[in-house]
Amino acid sequence: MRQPLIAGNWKMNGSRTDNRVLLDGIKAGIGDVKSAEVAVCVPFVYLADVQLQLEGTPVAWGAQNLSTEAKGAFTGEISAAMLLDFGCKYVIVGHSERRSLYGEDDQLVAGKFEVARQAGLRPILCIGETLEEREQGITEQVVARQIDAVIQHAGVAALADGVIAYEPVWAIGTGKTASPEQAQEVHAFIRGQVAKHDAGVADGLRIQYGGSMNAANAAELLAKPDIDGGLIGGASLKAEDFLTICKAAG
Ligand code: 3PY
Repeated sequence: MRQPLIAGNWKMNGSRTDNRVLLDGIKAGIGDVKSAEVAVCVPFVYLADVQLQLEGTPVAWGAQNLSTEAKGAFTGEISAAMLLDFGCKYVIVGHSERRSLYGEDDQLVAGKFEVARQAGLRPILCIGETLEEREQGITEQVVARQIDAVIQHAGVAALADGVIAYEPVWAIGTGKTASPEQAQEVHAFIRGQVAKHDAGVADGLRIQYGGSMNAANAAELLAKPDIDGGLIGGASLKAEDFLTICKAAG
């Protein structure tokens, strides 16, 4: 049995005051979440506050990006060791916003995935096709390429206990969501793609759905057999909505 993982991706949102209210709300309701693991991935500058507020609670925390470099003259970058210094468990790598707005390609994302893992962080690898790619009928080719880049770089064992977030780019920040059937189809394909290399790893792999998952559509998506949680954007910024999604996961 794979434990569902619901992770909030706050993106570039929040303030010290708003975060406190949000986290107080999540902490107040987390007792009603029966089986899902819950995490929040926050902007770097808030990690110290978030660590103080979440330490000793069942809610894990993490970041949204990291450098492939360990240290040195890399102005503006943040290393895996720095994230560990602030108690991070998770780090998102390869979110489509980083791929499309900051030019991160499959090789760079695979490098980030492996650096994070080697350091002892749990990377959440985001993959997914654009609207154009879906319309061209190449969704499977695109996600296979994105997964294979990691497997070629780090080996399939790197995905053991791993997390992949399938986020169709056309469903990110657009309010459009993949239907539960569309999402399940791609999730099953992703698991099958990993199983070609190692069936055991594929079986243990948690595959989250991301892309406008919200309080209203979460239960239907999470009921699908290959959907093992969610990476939640806007709906993770309201405690009530986020908790509704966490509870829908069990
Ligand atoms: C979204 O829900 O839009 C996301 O991008 C989550 O990462």
